[in-house]
Amino acid sequence: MIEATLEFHDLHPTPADLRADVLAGLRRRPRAIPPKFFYDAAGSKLFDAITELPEYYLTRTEVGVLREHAAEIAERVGTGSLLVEPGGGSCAKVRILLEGLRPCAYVPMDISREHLWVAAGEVAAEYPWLEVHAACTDFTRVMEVPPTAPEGPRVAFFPGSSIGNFGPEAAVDFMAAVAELVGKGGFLLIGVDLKKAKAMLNAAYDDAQGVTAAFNLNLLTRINRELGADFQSRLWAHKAGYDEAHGRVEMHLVSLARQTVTVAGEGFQFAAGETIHTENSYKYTVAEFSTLAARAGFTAEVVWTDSEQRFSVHLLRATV
Ligand code: AVI
Repeated sequence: MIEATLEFHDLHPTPADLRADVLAGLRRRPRAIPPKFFYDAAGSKLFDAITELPEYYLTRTEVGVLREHAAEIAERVGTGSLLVEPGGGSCAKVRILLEGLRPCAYVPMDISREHLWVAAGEVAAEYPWLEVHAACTDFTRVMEVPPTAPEGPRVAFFPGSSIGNFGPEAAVDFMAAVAELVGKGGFLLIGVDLKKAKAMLNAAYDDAQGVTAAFNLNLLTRINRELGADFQSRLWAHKAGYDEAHGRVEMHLVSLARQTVTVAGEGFQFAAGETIHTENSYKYTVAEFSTLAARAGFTAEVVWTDSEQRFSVHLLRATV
């Protein structure tokens, strides 16, 4: 019988500083809070629900593209690689690739210790032939393969169009760090949402059931709970829409009245209609994204899209 292999490497990431980031973001004009704070337990559940919404085409379209081309991905990448997934989360999409790629090891990286422990353990149990070396790290700061992981040609996997939540310059910096991690000739397989009709983008981020609204508003509930704030949800509304000039969907929380809110003992006045900017989700054409990837030291080997050109999956190769 083959035993499941799971090694857990805790790189002791510094937890994100909700208090400092929220206070700094509310003092600034225009006001903004980073989207990484959406993902407390309730926010993560709401995000999972978003991925199942009829309007949120991203997840199901990307999964379709990955399934359709899994054999070709395996052919191009080859077997025996070291497969690294920054922000592995629930390690769901990697399952589409594992049988074809037969990597020498899988390295999911995530800042959430518990989440990573459970998800990596499930992968290890499901694929007894696979070595799993989970790394608890804030991959935006420290992206390192654990020293005990075996050597193999490196392949990074970054699905979900999470790259869209970085600004274009930060996206280049992140991909440059991935290029360094995989080394010359290494691969990055990355999911990127595409520019498309505004109505479809707006619906994906402002769904009829109000799940995305609940996800956005949950940020205020979290701040109330963790920072002793007194936001009243009924005085705030979700606003999301595609901004053509910036090529991004913006999400905001809109103050529905003139009001004062206390956060960690500090008072903040909001005018009626004033917003807190909570997320950007950049959309690219295939050509625009290839240009960003080239700036980070990658060339496109292949780009796959669905038949309606909604979503792209780029297989990039590091040239530096
Ligand atoms: C995680 N990320 C890629 C999602 C997105 O589409 O930008 C987050 C999200 N925000 C609202 N809906 C989904």
